[in-house]
Amino acid sequence: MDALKELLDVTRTMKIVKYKENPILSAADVPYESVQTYNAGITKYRGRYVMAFRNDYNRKKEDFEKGYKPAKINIGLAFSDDGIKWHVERKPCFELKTDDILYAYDPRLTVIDDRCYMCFAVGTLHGVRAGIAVTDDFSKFEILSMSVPDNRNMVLFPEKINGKFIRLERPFPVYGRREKEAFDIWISDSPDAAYWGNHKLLLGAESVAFSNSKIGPAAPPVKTAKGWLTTFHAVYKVERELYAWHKDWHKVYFGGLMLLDLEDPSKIIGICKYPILAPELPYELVGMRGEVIFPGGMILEDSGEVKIYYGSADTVECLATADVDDLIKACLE
Ligand code: BMA
Repeated sequence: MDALKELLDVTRTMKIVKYKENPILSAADVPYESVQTYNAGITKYRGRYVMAFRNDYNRKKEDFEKGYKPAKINIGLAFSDDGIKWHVERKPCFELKTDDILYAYDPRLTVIDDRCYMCFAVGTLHGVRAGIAVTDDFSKFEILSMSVPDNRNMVLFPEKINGKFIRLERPFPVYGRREKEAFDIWISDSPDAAYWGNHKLLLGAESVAFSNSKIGPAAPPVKTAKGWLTTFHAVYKVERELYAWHKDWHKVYFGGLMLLDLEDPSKIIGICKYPILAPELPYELVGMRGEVIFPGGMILEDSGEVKIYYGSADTVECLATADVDDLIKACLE
């Protein structure tokens, strides 16, 4: 814990600014049933900022008195001219439900060759799957791929490399692991975004000093002159009870950052040794699950400003900004 405190002291010195009017999206902004709006995928598409956000509805804080209560979930859609003030569309844009599928959640958006791809997690009666869909208008989505269980937190690179789509993913292996939730980040490629292969371990959770449990891909990578800059989330289990609507919540989620080789993104050039985002403000500490930072969108502006969007306390969506050179430097130190 002391080692973690020292890392967090460095995090506090970083030049990453949490937007003063956070959250940028909450349930009150949504014109249909909504209790929590978070873990959004955000990108720029055809001149506008677009956000696909996780919308949990049909449950209340009081429902949790006896334990965790699953929500109904759909994916909402919002647009913005500046990436800060958002207008939510009248209806959700995506929902999956079959006899086996309960819901899709945690969308991530990536534009490749002028088409918008959405990766998402899928809760099913037979495990958690990760899906990839493509859309040009956010009303019709063509599902290209659905993984076998258990997998989630999938993100796509914004360009093909050597003619192939590249993705990061987070399978959850349970046999032969050193502890219950030791999950890592993997990388794979595909000729068509439907069939995936060449899976390789990219980053093991044991290599992240601010995780004693699992890690996972966060926002889709952005291209910089020095490499692919990409966030991940890292979980640190603690003994103390954290604020949550249900009991027994003990996981703190941090935002981490790494830099991958431009030509061969399965090579890590550098990892920031400390979290870039740690939960410390009221809207990050208190919510459905307190002390959760879950980045899902990152945009590099022409000015060099990087916008990092993150779900906060599994309840609202927030924004932080930084300078791209400071972020690259933090990975290389
Ligand atoms: C993960 C996912 C996310 C969630 C996070 C923190 O395992 O379920 O959707 O934001 O936990 O609760």
